[in-house]
Amino acid sequence: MYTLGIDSSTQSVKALVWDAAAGKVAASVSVNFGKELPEFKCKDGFLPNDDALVKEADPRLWLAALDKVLLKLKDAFDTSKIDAIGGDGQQHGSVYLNSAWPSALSSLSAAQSPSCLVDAFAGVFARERAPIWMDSSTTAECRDLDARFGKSLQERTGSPAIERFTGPQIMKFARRNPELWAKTEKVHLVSSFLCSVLAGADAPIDTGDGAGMNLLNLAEMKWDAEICDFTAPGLLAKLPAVALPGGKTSLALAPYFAKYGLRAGIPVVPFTGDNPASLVGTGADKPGIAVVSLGTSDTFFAAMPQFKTDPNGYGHVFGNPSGGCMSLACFKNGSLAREKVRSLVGCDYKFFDETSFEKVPMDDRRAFPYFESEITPIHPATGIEANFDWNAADDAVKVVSVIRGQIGNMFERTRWIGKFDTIRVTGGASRSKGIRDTIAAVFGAKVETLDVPDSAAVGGAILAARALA
Ligand code: XUL
Repeated sequence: MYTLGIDSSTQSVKALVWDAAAGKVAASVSVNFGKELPEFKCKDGFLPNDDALVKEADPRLWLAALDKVLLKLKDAFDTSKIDAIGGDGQQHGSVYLNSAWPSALSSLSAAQSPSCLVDAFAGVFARERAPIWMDSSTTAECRDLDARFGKSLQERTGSPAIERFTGPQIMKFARRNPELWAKTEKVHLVSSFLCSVLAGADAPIDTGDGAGMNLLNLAEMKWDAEICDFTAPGLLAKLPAVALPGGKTSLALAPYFAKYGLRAGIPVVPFTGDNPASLVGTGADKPGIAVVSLGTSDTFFAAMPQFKTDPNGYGHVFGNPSGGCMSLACFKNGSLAREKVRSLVGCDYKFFDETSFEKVPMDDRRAFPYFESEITPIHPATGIEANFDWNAADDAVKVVSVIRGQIGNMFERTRWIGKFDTIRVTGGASRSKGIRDTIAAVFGAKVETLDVPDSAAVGGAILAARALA
């Protein structure tokens, strides 16, 4: 049995075929948004904006990328062998759809197929720009949610009011653009939007990704009507259903996708968020092992044996796609910040990932790369802040102090989650021995890497295989 996992992350989309019997990857292709779809002007996954706190993407980018990645997959693998599709998206990002959305979805089942997804969905967006997880522009809305719900927002939804979460984002849009909000008939997450497109029908939102909205009542695994009412007029009616546990669904692949060799009608399971998908893909969906994912965002997460919230309010509780809940802390200045330090220093990957760590003994020099406004903890975009003379330091010290700053901060902000003997490291930067050794030293844990770096796409494919079993 082969299943397909599609991971639509901040800077790229991946399509990975999973050989479920062998437990290994049979094929994997990807499309980088900035490099391969420059016409959408999202170099690092978002549109340029004068307001540094605003981070939005063109949602048509995700559609064009889906067409492109499936075309690549058709060349790399006999896609007619694929039995089911699962996947995930970057969390929190939202897509606002108008009354043309349902007929555009059904056009994917029509005898005369549209030429491409961007054309099929032209005219469906009530809001042309989709806010993504990097957006921090909703502080006023968060304070209003705090004033109205206080501690109970965190107790009910697993997180206090958080700028990038979808609820505050919807609140800002509905307040500033009431006429466009009135035209919005459906709000999807990136994950449920792409899943809907594949199925040619509205897909539900799963509890892993849905918990990143400040709208889902985790005790009941239902939208919280009171919070929805306060967030925006008529919101509850504009939200998709919450997915049933275990990926059970009646969604099936739309005939449009037969042009990529896929069999129309194969099951499509509800997509989840990239972090919940990685929890499954790293095999950490049972309590005991923590995961550090080093990507555009750095995240730390683990399956949660018993519901608890972060007393300091930085961390989150999401649904675990394998049942129950998971904890998560997210750091905005991840790989893009490391890349910026590497180019500031002007060194190659070997020096950044390894050599610099051999040169600098463990000491307490730390630097924090606040190139983007940070979310854990909240901190404005002030650039590098070091506890030593950064400008006078040599290159190796610069590299090592930034990594120690990032990992030290991660340790401090995740202590509420618990102590772990084993940490699985995934994401692009997990190739760095220096970073892995730093994680082992700071957390006092054994660090494991995975054979497959694309743990989110693997997780999506595993969830699809489970739904077939
Ligand atoms: C998690 C978060 C990011 C995004 C993008 O809360 O905001 O990790 O999911 O990867």
